[in-house]
Amino acid sequence: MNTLKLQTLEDAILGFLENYEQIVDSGEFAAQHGFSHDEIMSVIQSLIGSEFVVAQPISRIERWQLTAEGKTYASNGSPEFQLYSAIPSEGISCAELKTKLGDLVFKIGWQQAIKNKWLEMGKAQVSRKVDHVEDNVKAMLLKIDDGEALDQQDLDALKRRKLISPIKWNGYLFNKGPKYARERKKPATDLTRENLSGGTWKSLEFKEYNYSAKGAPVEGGHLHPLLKVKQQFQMIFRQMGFEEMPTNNYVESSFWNFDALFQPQQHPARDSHDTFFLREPCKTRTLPEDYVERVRHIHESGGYGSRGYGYDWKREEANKNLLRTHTTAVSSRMLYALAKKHFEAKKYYSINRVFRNEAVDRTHLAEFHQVEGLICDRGLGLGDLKGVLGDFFSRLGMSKLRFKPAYNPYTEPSMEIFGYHEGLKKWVEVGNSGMFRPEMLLPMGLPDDVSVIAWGLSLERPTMILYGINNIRDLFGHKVDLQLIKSNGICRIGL
Ligand code: FB9
Repeated sequence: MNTLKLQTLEDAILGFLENYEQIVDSGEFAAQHGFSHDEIMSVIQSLIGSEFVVAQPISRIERWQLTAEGKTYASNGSPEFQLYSAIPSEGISCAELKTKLGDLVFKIGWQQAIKNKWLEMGKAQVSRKVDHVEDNVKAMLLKIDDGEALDQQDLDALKRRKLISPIKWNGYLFNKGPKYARERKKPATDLTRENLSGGTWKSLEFKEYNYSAKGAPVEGGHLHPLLKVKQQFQMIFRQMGFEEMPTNNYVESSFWNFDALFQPQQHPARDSHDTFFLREPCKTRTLPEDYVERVRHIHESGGYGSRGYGYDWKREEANKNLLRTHTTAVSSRMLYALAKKHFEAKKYYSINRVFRNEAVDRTHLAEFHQVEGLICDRGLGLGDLKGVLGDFFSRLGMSKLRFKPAYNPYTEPSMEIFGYHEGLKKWVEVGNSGMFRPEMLLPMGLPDDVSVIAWGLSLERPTMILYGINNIRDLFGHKVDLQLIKSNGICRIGL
């Protein structure tokens, strides 16, 4: 309803009340003034809010309407009349009558026809007790449908059989309220330059300050849940003395992503069905040639006690550029850099995006964020790996771990890691781990008593568990609901 119409109705009500002290019925007022009652109701509600009017809600039955059952009888006749009409002059068995009418009409019609004394029972037959009957129920229902009035006795009879239902009219009995005035000035909500300079502020009525009103939402930046969990993981790694590796290159050479890790060039993971290779620039520009030759040798002929793979290693395969399939490519670069200078023990970690050309499903996309930790020191063993995993995952809230032997091309031994999640009350696969193979470490030039323990997991899985997200598309990608990004809670998983 537009403002002018509202103003007109408000003026009519306030003007009427000015010299009228009795109680006003909103229905009568609307009819007398030619207004729609619904419009009057919304204006009265507004005047109640500003205490210009006091009002008592009232409810009346405006008229009756047919229920679905009532409509059926108004159309087909009442069940009792249908039953009476289905009885031939010579009578009929109940079974035949039920078959003719159907169970429901027979059941309701029989009860009502007996009550009306329209039937008499023979040995096996039912026959008419009277020669003629009127279908008063149908006649009454048609009257109701035409908006005609019925006497109370007839209405009660139809109500009892649930053939009619009331249409209620809701209105107000109202009168002047404590703050009544002939005209409602819209309370000012701001002290403006105009009313200050013109002095009109002195006569203005200001709206009372609503201290419980919420402030306008301040639109600002919001952290994605993945970034909140990433920060928690970074804090855990820092607490454990780890340094972050530089992971800003999504594009990597096959050499650092696979060959340096002693992953053979025939390995299925190096196929384009599993890896995104770049068309342009398709090959890497520079590699450390002396190191490349040592890698070639370890793949082709072995060395350091290893038999190698015995295949013709191809440089052009190692030169192919790809989107890194794991952040272990960064780990290989960092370990090679460590070997190049005077060796010192190090603890490194990385958390960033990796890409795999795999089938996507509810929990897997063609990319995810890998979390990887490694410790490089002299004389490390599997016990050290289990110990550091216990420390790391206990900081994630999972102190019970189990390990299962596994295989990775670049670690031996390797273990899948399982943690008992107290919230889910079940064991959850939480990552993979192992000791980098000598065939990876020794060609880098690391001292032969240096070993490296490492493990990896994803960022998406813990984030989905922590935020109760079932489908990864609700967490990452173009279908993410921005409201989730704005409203997700804080993340606290570190100690
Ligand atoms: O993250 C995984 N699960 C997980 C991790 C944390 C977690 O936290 C709880 C709430 C507190 C819950 C679950 N997984 C690894 C296990 C599974 O989700 C698995 O189905 C999916 N895996 C990914 C690989 O899928 C293509 C998760 C990802 C993964 C697996 C292995 C590595 C990294 C990521 C690795 C490694 C590695 C091994 C040796 C040396 C260096 C790196």
